[in-house]
Amino acid sequence: MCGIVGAIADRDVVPVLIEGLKRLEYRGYDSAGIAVVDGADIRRVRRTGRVAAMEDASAAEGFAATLGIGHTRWATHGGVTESNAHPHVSHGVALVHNGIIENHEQQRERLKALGYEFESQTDTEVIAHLIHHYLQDGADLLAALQRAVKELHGAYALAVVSRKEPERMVVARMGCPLLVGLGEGENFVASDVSAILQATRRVIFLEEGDTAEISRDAVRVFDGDDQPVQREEHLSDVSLSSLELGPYRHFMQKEIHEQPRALGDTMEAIIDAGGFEPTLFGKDADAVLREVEGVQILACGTSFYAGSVARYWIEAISGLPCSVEIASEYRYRTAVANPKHLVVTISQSGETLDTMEALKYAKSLGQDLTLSICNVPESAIPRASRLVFYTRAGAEIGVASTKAFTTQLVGLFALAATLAKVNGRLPEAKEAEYIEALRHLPGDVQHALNLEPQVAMWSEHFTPREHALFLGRGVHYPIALEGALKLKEISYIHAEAYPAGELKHGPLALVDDDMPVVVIAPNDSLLEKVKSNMQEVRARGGQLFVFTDADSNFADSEGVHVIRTERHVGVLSPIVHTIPVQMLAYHVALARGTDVDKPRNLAKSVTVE
Ligand code: HGA
Repeated sequence: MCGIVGAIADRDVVPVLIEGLKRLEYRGYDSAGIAVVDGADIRRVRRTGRVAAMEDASAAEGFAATLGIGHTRWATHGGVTESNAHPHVSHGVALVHNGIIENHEQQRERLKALGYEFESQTDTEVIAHLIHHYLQDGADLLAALQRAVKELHGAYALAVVSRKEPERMVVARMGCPLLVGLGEGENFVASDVSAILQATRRVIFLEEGDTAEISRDAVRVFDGDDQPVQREEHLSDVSLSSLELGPYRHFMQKEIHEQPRALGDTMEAIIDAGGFEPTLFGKDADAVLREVEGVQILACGTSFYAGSVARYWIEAISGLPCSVEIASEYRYRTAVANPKHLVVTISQSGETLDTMEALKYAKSLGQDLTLSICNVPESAIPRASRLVFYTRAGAEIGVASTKAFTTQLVGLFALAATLAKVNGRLPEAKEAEYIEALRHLPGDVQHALNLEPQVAMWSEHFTPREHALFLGRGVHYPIALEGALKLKEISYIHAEAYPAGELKHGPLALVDDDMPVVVIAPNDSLLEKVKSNMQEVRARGGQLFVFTDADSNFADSEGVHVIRTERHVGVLSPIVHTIPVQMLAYHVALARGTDVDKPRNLAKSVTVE
């Protein structure tokens, strides 16, 4: 979603801002802009569409300055227009904003009454006027920002500059991430470290309610009570190469192929520990996990499907009851909370707003046992959780999640096994068997990746269609859901997933020879049941596209297309069977010519409601 970058230096910062915005493009956006302090003026350029268009316009107008801010916008309030694009300006104050201001209508009325005129439909513009209002009242830029944010309800990361104060920018965060990058005689601000890696790896993560003043040589941070605070400096380990496309056509393709490495890195700690030790989840984990009598998983989108797989694992392996719920639903219902249940939140970015709010809601109901599965260190959700498992997928740029999903599954599998161990339900031999399965997993996934040419050949059956059905049973049903989600996200084909046993209770009515039906049918205890469901489809003329394992005994026949993984890998089979459905979606999207890495209307880190 929206991205922020800002810089103050002795050199021209415009190339830094443009490069930073390009690094943020993967998050999804619809317009972009920069504002620079040039002498006693604010100069601004904004464009709908790609950063490159805005870059051309800024070059044509000869933008150059030592202080500036930039933004990629994913519209929430007001259409995708140039006048709604950020930065917004009020009488020489320019700002960029990520998030949503919930009381913007009241503020707008109040500011109009004070004589301010609005030129956009955004919620953001009220902040610019509010800051100007306090400047008029005699406050300096920092104090004006601190007074303004106290009147805002909602979520924000803000970077602000003023033509009257060319020696500093001021920033604030609440509910949206923001970090400061530390250079030599120059400093930066960004919503995501990838935007400033070009300039520095030294970062300070601002905390909820913080404001900060950033000049060339100094950074001063203040807490929510406007008191000076020290925030720890970190060295980012995000690598620049993870942000480059390399020999691949798309980041999604690259990230699909990175999975053997990503899975290997993610399980390294488990393998090194030689087993499922509570310390995998943090120092306190032993005491916390011993208290747990059940598990409540909260997540959105692909992470919700990872949680849905985990439910099968947790109940079967640890014997603890487990429920999974979509975070945006949970946060608004009157839930009956069990303080002995472990609340597990799953989020690639660690900043998914609905998931964060669901976690806060669970805590407000007295649920103090919390754990997050996350790919971004130091992000908001793990910081709000007592325990954490970091996946080590590396930066995921493609909007459609791939390696984040499979590495989340490794973390969740480790959780199921660790809960079993803590409860005395994991015999040594079983633990050794699971560790062995994990050791083989990167190789098994590599074999599945080798099926790409076969999967690509299937795409011609899907490319002209508008609908597809995905079927699975048991722990592979969520993989059918994930396959359908991938296909709809990037190819825009309407795809639905059903547990195969549910077919005759409704969706069978949809089946005809125009509707490809994808079946996840590994050689497990449900295979014979799935085969019967496939017969039901064939009997109605449906075309079957079946992902199974080499050791399951059925073959291609009329209307039945089969692709086989090398072998049935047992308990980790859902991870291996994810690979072909990812590749199918990718190749269908490729054939349909869609924007694979930036599908329409979608964004990467969903930081708004
Ligand atoms: N509400 C602002 C910013 C939106 C945002 O943060 N999207 O991710 C707007 O609509 O411009």
